[in-house]
Amino acid sequence: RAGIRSAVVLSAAAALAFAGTGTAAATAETARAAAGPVEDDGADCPVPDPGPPTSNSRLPDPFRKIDGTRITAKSDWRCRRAEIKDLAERTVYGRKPPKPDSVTGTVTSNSITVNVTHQGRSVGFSASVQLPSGTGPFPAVIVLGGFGADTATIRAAGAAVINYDPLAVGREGTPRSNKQGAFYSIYGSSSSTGLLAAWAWGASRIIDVIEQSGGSILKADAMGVTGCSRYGKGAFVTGAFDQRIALTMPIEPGSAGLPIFRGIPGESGAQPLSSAYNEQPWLGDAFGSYTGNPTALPVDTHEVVGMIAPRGLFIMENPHIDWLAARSGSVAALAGAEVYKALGAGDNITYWSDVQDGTHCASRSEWRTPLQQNIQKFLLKTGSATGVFRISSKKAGNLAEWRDWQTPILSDG
Ligand code: MCU
Repeated sequence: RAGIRSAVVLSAAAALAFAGTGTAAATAETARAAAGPVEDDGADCPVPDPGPPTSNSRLPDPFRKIDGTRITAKSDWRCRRAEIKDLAERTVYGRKPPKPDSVTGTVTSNSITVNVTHQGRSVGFSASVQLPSGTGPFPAVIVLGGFGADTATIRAAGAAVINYDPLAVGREGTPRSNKQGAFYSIYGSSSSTGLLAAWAWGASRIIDVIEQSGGSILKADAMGVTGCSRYGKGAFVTGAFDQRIALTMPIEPGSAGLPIFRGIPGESGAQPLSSAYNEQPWLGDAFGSYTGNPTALPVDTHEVVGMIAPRGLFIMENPHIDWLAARSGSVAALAGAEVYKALGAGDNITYWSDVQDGTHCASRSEWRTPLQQNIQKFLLKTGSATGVFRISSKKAGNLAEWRDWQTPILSDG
């Protein structure tokens, strides 16, 4: 199936070339883009109506399709992922729209500008860039928000830092009925899409511009994303919803980020779902029906982890602050890692909450080496370090308590 699909995509590229729409360079770029990763490779998948919600106190089986059958092949994950994406948008995050009618912009060695036009509405935003030393083009990590990420280590490892202010795309401090920022200027201030999906949409538009820039400064096929706290929630959702991101690195995301929704009511001191829903419009408006009964959700965050599989994922958590719900975070990582294993990519996920300093979004020496190794492996493509689980005994969840499904052995192809 993968072969058939890429043949179709490549022939579309060839058709464009034959239509004589561009120069040889443009044709090569079209073919390269067609062969490389795309934002959503399951956009053509059929996704059946999920039907009425059913209650499940355990984590939904990531491998069971909406039609009730289980997937049997690794290649089935592509369209199963599309189902999870749809369910997650419907009930948790709100819709992340696909690429708008027009995205243009520029990439220089110190900034990226993004201009979007969609159905007659236009907006722009920009992000600053800090290159590493050496000669480009460079891989790059989109850093959401201005704190908590170890940008010195990122650059020392050989990747550029893109400083992205998500608040320009989805502002905080607004009521759900009057959301503001570039995303809502395009899709409307009463859009039911939450800030996390809006922020993810903005990051995807930055990648669009890098893709179109010709790749002399930054490499669009070697992108990472990170951020701490509310921006850790944003980094997690950004990586889940754009398959061009090769490495996703959420830091201390807390409720509405990594932790399983089903675990939060029972985790002592964890930020309650109603609090995370009401503090800011991070989650989509639809989540309002689930804050008191997450067991009715047709998805949970372990499947959002699964949306990132088999791509690189390095989760950094802080077990010292109860509010951050690290126990429920560990369960999401452990259950999501079952998807990685089923896809033969168990080595691509790292979870690390075994840290000393209790300060939220602190600079931590424990994460320096795994950060460098993940950048080498997934962005520079020079390393091959094996993913690890370093779970603090302070907040170690037990996957067995949370699942009633077993991980299938999926056939190749
Ligand atoms: C962990 O992320 C949030 C948390 O959800 C909020 O309750 C708190 O107000 O802020 C945290 C954060 O973003 O800190 C910078």
